[in-house]
Amino acid sequence: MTNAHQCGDLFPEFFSSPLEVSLVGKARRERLVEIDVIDLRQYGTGPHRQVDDAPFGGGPGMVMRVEPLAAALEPFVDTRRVLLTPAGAPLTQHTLERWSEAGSLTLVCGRYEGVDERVADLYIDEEISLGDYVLLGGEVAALAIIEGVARLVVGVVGNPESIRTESFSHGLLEEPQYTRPADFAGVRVPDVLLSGDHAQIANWREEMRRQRTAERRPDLFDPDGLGKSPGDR
Ligand code: JD8
Repeated sequence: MTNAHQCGDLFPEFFSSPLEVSLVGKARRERLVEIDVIDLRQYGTGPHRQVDDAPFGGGPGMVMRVEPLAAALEPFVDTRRVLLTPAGAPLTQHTLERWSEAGSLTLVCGRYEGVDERVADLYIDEEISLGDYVLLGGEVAALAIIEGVARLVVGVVGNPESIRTESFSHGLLEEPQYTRPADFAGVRVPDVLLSGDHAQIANWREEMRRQRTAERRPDLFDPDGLGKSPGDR
């Protein structure tokens, strides 16, 4: 099956509720996406099913051994195998779009101090990071990827207009949004949104996106365009 994804992980329960609720849970039940979580412990060696060992050369903590990961990944050699690591390339919308068209994806979640480098050398196609901050393991990054890819799969998001990524928002931040009531504790919704003038509303939203992007994300802002293209950053 295409769009089948697997997640090699030492804490499979970590994924239980995020993958069962909301639109991802619904998409799984409707067989729009298939997500299997694989417990790496079952590939551990010895009576204690050990998956980690002390680092060669010394140092703190433990390193995930190559043999259990090799055994776990062997059935998925024909899929795109991604290792989550703070040393990976930062995750972008472009990468999510690429993967949503690539068929089966295998996400490998490390723990401890990380995985033996030979895992990456022999069994991994891409190393990806969620961002420049330190987590305890790859699980949260894997969940972010699963959500980001799932919403690009046709049928997962009811209204395709909601999937306005680079093509519609042009790399700008979203404008502020409001719903009822029009007045909450004296804080009013901007009059233009109540005006019914759709051209004016569209202009206001565009201006807000540009203003916000310039203020909050100058790194994304292109003053004479509709946002920078992904290649510019
Ligand atoms: C995988 C182990 C923790 C990382 C020592 C203990 C991604 N953006 C990101 N930040 N952190 C991770 C991440 C952290 C991980 C593992 C991903 C496996 N750790 C280690 C090195 C320093 N700690 C991540 N994606």
